[in-house]
Amino acid sequence: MTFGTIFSFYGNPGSGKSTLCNAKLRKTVFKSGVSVGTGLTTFSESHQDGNNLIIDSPGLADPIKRNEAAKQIESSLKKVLNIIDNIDYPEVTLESGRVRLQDVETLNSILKAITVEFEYGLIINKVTKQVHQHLLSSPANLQACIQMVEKQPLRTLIVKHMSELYDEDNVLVEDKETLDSLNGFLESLPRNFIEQKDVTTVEVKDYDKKVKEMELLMTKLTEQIELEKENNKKLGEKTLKLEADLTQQRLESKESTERMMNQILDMNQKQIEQTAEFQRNMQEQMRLTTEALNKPPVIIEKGGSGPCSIM
Ligand SMILES: Nc1nc2c(ncn2[C@@H]2O[C@H](COP(=O)(O)OP(=O)(O)OP(=O)(O)O)[C@@H](O)[C@H]2O)c(=O)[nH]1
Ligand SMILES: [Mg+2]
Repeated sequence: MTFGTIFSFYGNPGSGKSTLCNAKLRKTVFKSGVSVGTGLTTFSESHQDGNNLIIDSPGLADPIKRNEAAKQIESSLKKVLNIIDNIDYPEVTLESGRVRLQDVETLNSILKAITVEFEYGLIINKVTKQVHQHLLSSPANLQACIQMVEKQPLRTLIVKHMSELYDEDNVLVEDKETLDSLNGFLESLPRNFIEQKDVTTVEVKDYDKKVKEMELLMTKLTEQIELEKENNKKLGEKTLKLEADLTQQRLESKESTERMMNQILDMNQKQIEQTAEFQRNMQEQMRLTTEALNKPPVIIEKGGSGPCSIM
């Protein structure tokens, strides 16, 4: 018998692995639902789907079942050769649940157990509307979210939180958009060839310690981010004040320029009026002079008593 691709889903309890496996199969094969205190899936289970094999697995976050879960995951990574005799290079595609610090550590433990080159896809599941917008608004936001994953995924799929699944048992995803994007995503991932010898122990000895270390690091990072935010806020306020001052100065200088322009216009107007007045005076003066010149001369006779004309 020949298998096509093995799709293995890994992630912590309650992250939605069984639900996603069922969504891929379009039927409720794996039990999904709420399990208080521990994971619902405690053993790796597989289901044949045509030529493909779908593997559901338990998570590592539960401290009581952790060692057993690690063994289950390890054997699921090696499972291919246990169950298929006539295939030399099995094909494996890895998935993972949403990213919390525990999820990051689970992911890191599994990724470290594979000693050959491989690519995998990461599914960030049950993402609320606001976080969904935040993650999609910039690649940097998504990067910040998965920066602690030691081997970065080739691709990441962000699946919106589906309220109809909340707190439910064995519910099949019906949302077409989610189903299409899940199938498209799974098909888009390259196939890896991982042999049994390429898988070592899934190490969970220091699981809690590492999660604590990450928590500390995250706290420091968050503090740094807060500090930077505060500085940026102050810088922003300063810039706004400077801009306001500059606008005020521009306004004042515009007003004083206008005042000066008006003064110049006034002066020009006065000069025009003065010139006109001067011209009027000159004309009057000339008129008077001309009038005086055009008057007949007055002859005063010597010893005479009245004027007489000159012939
Ligand atoms: N709100 C919401 N609930 C979801 C979503 N996906 C799964 N669930 C619910 O979450 C619960 C856990 O889902 P499972 O698929 O059983 O999770 P799991 O990762 O297989 O969990 P374990 O087997 O315990 O490791 C179930 O009640 C699901 O109906 C989702 O996208 N949104
Ligand atoms: Mg499960």
